[in-house]
Amino acid sequence: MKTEITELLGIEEPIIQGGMAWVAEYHLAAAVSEAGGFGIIGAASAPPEVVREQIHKVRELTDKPFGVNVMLMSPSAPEVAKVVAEEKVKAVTTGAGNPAAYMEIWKEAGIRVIPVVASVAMARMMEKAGADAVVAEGTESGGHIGSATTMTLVPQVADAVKIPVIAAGGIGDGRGFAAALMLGAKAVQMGTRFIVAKESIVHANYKERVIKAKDIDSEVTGRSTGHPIRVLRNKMTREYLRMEAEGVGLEELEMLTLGSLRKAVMEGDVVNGSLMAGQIAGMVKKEQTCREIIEEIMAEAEKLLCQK
Ligand code: TUI
Repeated sequence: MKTEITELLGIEEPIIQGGMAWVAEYHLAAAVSEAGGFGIIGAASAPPEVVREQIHKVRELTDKPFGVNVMLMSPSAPEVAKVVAEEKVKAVTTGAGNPAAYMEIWKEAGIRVIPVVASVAMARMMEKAGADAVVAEGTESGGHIGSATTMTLVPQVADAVKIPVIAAGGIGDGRGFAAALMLGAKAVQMGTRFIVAKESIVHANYKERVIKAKDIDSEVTGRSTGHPIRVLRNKMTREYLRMEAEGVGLEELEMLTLGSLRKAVMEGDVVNGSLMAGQIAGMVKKEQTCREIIEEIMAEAEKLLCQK
């Protein structure tokens, strides 16, 4: 399928893989790009040289375009931004902040810049700053979230900016894909469905929790700290929410979550780990290759979009 986003990124299908911390490493990014979508390495809080190595590893596995997500709250974001510019990846997406400070070095390197936004105001600001597109991410998403839903955010952002909009949050099949196009998006970004991809290195225990999750199995921790994070419910979230309700300070709460995503992804600790996932986990039912996922979604969507 051709859209402004497939043209912008040089890809075959308008499906972008979310830049998930720890999850979006080179195996997954290469597999998504090889399958015709747009794979993304999630730099998260990795040091710059690790990000460079990940970029090289994707290049060993595929000649197709791919990108890097720069998590702006990371202390190494400024150096990661430089590495990405030096390596001239096709596109950068950004999360959890304002990437204006890096726009110039990325644009100079010929990189497409696609900030993830959770509000119309931020989308407008990013367009003015020179972004090539934006990801409008609804609160249904996993991980760090804003408050507007995908259903309300995507059409409002699409009305507010001229650059193409990519919808994210709560999209996991052909129906969600088709709905996103109806709302004015030119592509979708999906995270949760790719967590359980065969090529994803996520621990089997974590994948199993996503596959077994029901519609209302996610919680949002950190609303009181200003860093709301959507995760699947477990012992860690119950303790966190109890401490939050008791008014425990930021530092103590951070102690509880520090390193907890790594624990879940790498060690399969589904009890004390942080199982970031979106609300669509309830609909993600099997492990498939990235190619199967993309082909299935596109076939479903094409059927829906061609109905008379
Ligand atoms: O970034 C994400 N999702 C993430 S990042 C992450 S790693 C992390 N771990 C612990 C604490 C914090 C992060 C896990 N999931 N999504 C993109 C996104 N960006 N969602 C919301 C925003 C956002 C929020 C505020 C973008 C811009 C923004 O603007 C603030 C400003 O500076 O004006």
